Amino acid sequence: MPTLYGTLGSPFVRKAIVALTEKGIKYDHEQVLPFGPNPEYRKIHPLGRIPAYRDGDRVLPDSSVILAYLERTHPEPPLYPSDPYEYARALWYEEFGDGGLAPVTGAKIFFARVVGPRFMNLQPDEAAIKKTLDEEVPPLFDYLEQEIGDQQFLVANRFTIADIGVATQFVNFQLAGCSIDVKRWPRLAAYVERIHNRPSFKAVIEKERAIFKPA
Ligand SMILES: N[C@@H](CCC(=O)N[C@@H](CS)C(=O)NCC(=O)O)C(=O)O
Repeated sequence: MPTLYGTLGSPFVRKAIVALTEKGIKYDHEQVLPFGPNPEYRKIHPLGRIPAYRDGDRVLPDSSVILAYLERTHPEPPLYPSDPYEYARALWYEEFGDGGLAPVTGAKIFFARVVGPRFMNLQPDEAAIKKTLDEEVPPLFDYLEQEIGDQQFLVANRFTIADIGVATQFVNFQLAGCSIDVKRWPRLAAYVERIHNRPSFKAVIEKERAIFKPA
């Protein structure tokens, strides 16, 4: 059985879990905590980040790389569009999640409010978090509100890597006690709820809510 390395709570590990679940791939989950993982793990992921994946003697770091691999080893159901432009657009939304949302909703909100205080004995700087919510979050959400429009999914009228890459970041936003202002971003709020209600997302979110529930 293949092995997924990482821990629940990571938006990137969640990307892999959702893809594995959607494709019906059974796997073992080996707990690896980020920030200073043991040196052995660096043989699998030279940057020491999570997730990584082992399939027999093949090892792969990075959620995007893992998902691209799974798509080729397990093409059904497809999680990438076949049309070249839609395929590229889907990769763009994944990047928007990984490189646009994650540094804000993940690092500056979830990490600051949940990971730091719980696991690193750090105090959350609520003023800094409020500033992030007031200044950095709205342009990101405005963009998504406009992109989603009246669509069910971001690309190709079906669930793809675009939806995985974007919706995973909102799990961390919500685990940090934040919610999307429905009046300001009604389409985004409905979209995120819809995607999070898919069985693949729902199962992992339930486990994470139990782990990260407020003390
Ligand atoms: N591009 C990577 C990002 C992975 C990542 O940054 N993971 C975080 C945890 S959510 C991590 O391991 N951080 C520890 C570090 O940067 O040293 C991916 O998609 O897998």
